[in-house]
Amino acid sequence: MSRGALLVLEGCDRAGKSTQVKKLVQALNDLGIPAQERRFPDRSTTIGTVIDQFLSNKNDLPPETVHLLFSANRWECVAHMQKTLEAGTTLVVDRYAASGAAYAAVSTKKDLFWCKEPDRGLPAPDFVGFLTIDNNVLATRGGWANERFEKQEFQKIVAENFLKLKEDTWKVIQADQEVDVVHNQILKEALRVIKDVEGQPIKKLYE
Ligand code: Z5A
Ligand code: MG
Repeated sequence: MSRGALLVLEGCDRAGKSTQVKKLVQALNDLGIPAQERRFPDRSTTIGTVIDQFLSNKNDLPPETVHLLFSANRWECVAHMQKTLEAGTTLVVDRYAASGAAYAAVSTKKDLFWCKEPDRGLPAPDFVGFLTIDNNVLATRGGWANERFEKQEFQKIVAENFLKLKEDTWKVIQADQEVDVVHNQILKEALRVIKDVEGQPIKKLYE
């Protein structure tokens, strides 16, 4: 059986990742392509509970510790992700390792090389859709500034870091367009990648 593709949507807060992940999973399923949603941080796990408390300012941890927890949160899901992909189901993931490095480089003040290391060897995304958007537009979207990191200056540097992490598998998508316009662009890329990776092994990140 052909494997599923690992598709990731990345971007700053409120760029529209969760909106687009849901639409993409629905569209793929409507086309008869098995696809599931997954998001990081996964706040439902043991480590995810600690991350959730940190993000909502209920605990305080050193930034290096938090970064390693975000990565551990991905590692604790690897076996399940691998099994799902091998069973032929495509995963559409709301944030992944690039979020880890892009945010940690700001919060820890360490370089991107240091920040990428804990995620080395995770299943590598077959596609990363990076939703890019002007910071001032972002600030007008709902639910802003309720959690840690949701400060404009912080988000600006995070956005720059994302672009430094860009690889050949990435596509930069202008996210300040109508939801359906953004969706159609992502769906087109997703269908191409799902077909391309059918017979290919799952690659490892940063290896
Ligand atoms: N983090 C980290 O530091 N390290 C890591 O390894 C990982 C994460 C994985 C929580 O992430 C925090 O964790 C995050 C990064 C850090 N930093 N902070 N703060 P999260 O994913 O749980 O939450 P979030 O990214 O902060 O925000 P979000 O709410 O999930 O945003 P979103 O998913 O990109 O956007 P949305 O919910 O789809 O849309 C936001 C609003 O805009 C909503 O009202 C929509 O209806 C609207 N929207 C969406 N698309 C459009 C368009 N096209 N036009 C107009 N309005 C739109
Ligand atoms: Mg979201």
